Amino acid sequence: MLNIVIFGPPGSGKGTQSARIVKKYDLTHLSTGDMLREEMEKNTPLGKQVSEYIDKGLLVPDDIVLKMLYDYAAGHMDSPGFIFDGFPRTIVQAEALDNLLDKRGIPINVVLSVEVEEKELLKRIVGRGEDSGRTDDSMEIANQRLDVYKKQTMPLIDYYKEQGKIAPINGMQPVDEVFGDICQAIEAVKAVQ
Ligand code: B4P
Repeated sequence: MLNIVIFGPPGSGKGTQSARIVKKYDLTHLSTGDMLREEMEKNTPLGKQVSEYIDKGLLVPDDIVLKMLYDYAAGHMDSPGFIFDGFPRTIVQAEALDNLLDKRGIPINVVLSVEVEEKELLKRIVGRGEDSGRTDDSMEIANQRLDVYKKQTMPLIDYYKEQGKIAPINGMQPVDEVFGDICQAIEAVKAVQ
């Protein structure tokens, strides 16, 4: 069993790298961002509710995200491992995830912390916005998302450092090189399992 969290600011490449990790290590991909966007695209009641937060660059409330986590986990009990992408984003979410995994005796093995400079993040997000159709990819909302990241999500670095689980990844490199460093970090934890 391999449980990986991929962590980083908006636009750091979590989604990009998760797709590669899933392919190579045959893990179940849990992306709260993808799940929320799917609800928005289908225009479900939940989608309408969460778009109020996402469109403003705010985090969706913990209770909504945690319900999604529990429902998804219940449907994937036989998975050989998970990659948690864009989740957790708050201390409350991190504690809930630890509780869920501890109960099953399958803790997080490593937290890949993808580090990218702010100027580059904004360039990538606004660049993606040109064809993504994502309502949160404008410069104004991207700045708001970065503020939210600093206030609500960055404290998780210390949370996971205390658990000795952080693997820093230089996300300023080309995609293939970032992936190479990620694979090295994953192989290192697999070797001590
Ligand atoms: P997410 O879907 O998680 O989006 P993200 O943080 O913007 O993107 P990511 O880091 O995955 O970037 P990507 O690979 O696409 O969240 C969206 C919103 O949903 C949040 O703001 C929040 O409102 C809500 N939400 C999600 N999870 C939540 C939670 N747990 N709790 C509360 N709310 C939640 O890469 C970005 C761009 O960079 C792409 O265009 C890519 O091609 C490019 N790129 C990637 N790697 C590169 C590299 N190495 N070099 C150059 N370009 C690169």
